[in-house]
Amino acid sequence: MRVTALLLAAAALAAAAAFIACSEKAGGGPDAAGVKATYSTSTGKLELITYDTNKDGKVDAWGHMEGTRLVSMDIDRNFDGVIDRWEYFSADGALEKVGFSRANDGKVDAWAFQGADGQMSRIEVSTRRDGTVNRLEFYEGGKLVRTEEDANGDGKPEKWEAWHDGALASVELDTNRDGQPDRRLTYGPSGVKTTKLR
Ligand SMILES: [Ca+2]
Ligand SMILES: [Ca+2]
Ligand SMILES: [Ca+2]
Repeated sequence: MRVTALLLAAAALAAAAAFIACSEKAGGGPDAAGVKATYSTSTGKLELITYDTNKDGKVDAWGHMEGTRLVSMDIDRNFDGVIDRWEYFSADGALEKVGFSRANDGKVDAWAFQGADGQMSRIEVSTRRDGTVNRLEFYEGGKLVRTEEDANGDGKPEKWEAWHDGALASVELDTNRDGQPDRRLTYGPSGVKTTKLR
């Protein structure tokens, strides 16, 4: 299941740590480990560190820096030249969220968050792929349990899905746009049942 692939990888964190360690000794040009640092021409602060992880001569990780702080990192994990993972770090250096591209085209459109139990708890999705989050997916024990979606882009959800064991169990809809669900579609072995809620 795709969830497995989205789990926040410890390996990537280790890579980030190595990345920062390498940056300490990075000068102007690429060093032996393929690390190259770029400094702001106006402030002189470290802005970007690029890294050639597999040493094939092509950059596959871009660390966006604010001086010594790693803000985010873009990573091409399979070395095909297309970025497929985006990591965002909080001010204390913790991995805040991991972005990915559902269309696998190098454009980030979903962001995964980890819960206190270390498992993925939430994915924020921009279904229109414009950077605006309009669908929330909530996970428990690695499984999708419910969603909230603002499909018409008015800033309020009007579609709520309930999932059970990897299958869509029911959908509630706000058809009259008063912010409350008024229709429920229940999916079962005998088909879809529609219930009027109010
Ligand atoms: Ca490379
Ligand atoms: Ca890639
Ligand atoms: Ca809406």
